[in-house]
Amino acid sequence: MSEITSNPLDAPGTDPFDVARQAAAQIAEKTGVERHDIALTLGSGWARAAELIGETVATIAATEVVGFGKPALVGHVGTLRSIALPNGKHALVIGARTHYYEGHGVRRVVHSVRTAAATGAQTMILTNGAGGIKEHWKPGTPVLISDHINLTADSPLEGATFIDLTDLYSSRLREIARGIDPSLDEGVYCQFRGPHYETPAEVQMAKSIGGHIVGMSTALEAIAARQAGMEVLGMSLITNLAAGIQKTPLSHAEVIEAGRTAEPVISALLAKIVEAL
Ligand code: 8IG
Repeated sequence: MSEITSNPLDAPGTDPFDVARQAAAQIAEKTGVERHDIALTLGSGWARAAELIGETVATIAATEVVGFGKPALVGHVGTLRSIALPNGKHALVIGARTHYYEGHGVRRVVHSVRTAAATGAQTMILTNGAGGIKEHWKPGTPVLISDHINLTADSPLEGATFIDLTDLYSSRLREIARGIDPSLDEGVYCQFRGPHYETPAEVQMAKSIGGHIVGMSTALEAIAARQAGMEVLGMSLITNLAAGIQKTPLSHAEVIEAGRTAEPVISALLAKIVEAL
């Protein structure tokens, strides 16, 4: 298939898992790697990890794979990369996140996760850039996601599909991560719809209901990963303190800058974690 003009995920009657299986078959064909063991979605600030975890076998444009759209944001690379790890395993690196705020529906948001599962991946590492509510977190701090609060009022599950989310962010994988860096703190990730940042009042609400991290991506993806049977590790790079927690207004430029500065450190950390899995 060459030009993909319409997305089959949007067509009525399509089974999104069929599209994910087709996408996985295309990835196997284009990369020459039959099966992947682990998948990583690299959010803002984390991209450099792809160079550190192993030998890149193949890089393909996400747009060549069925169900994937074009990336909406500069700094979000629209590629899928197959990497051979030193331990003989294969990692699929997804640099093509579709955000909920793009308005293409949840199927498109979680298609990369479902595709990763269809390639064989049993571990899903979800990373993002996010706002911090704990005041002692400095911009540039990586933290583990311990749980989430989904404030999108949406779900990737369709119909009467009941999925248990206890230990969604695997305590086993968090232990492994802390084995690499014992100073890693953790927190509850609140997914807002975005793309606007929160008001200070919304941040206070998030804090009072038990949230520590505010973001726009990971909760819906984690739910889909669990539905697909994967074990999930979630990590946020705190690029800014949440609105009202930091006294100055939030800016996308500040977020990008914090990501750039932290990138070498957190990418090396993530590479070590992947090696230890
Ligand atoms: I980077 O402060 C980043 N992403 N919702 N709030 C939300 N998402 C974010 C933020 C933030 N910073």
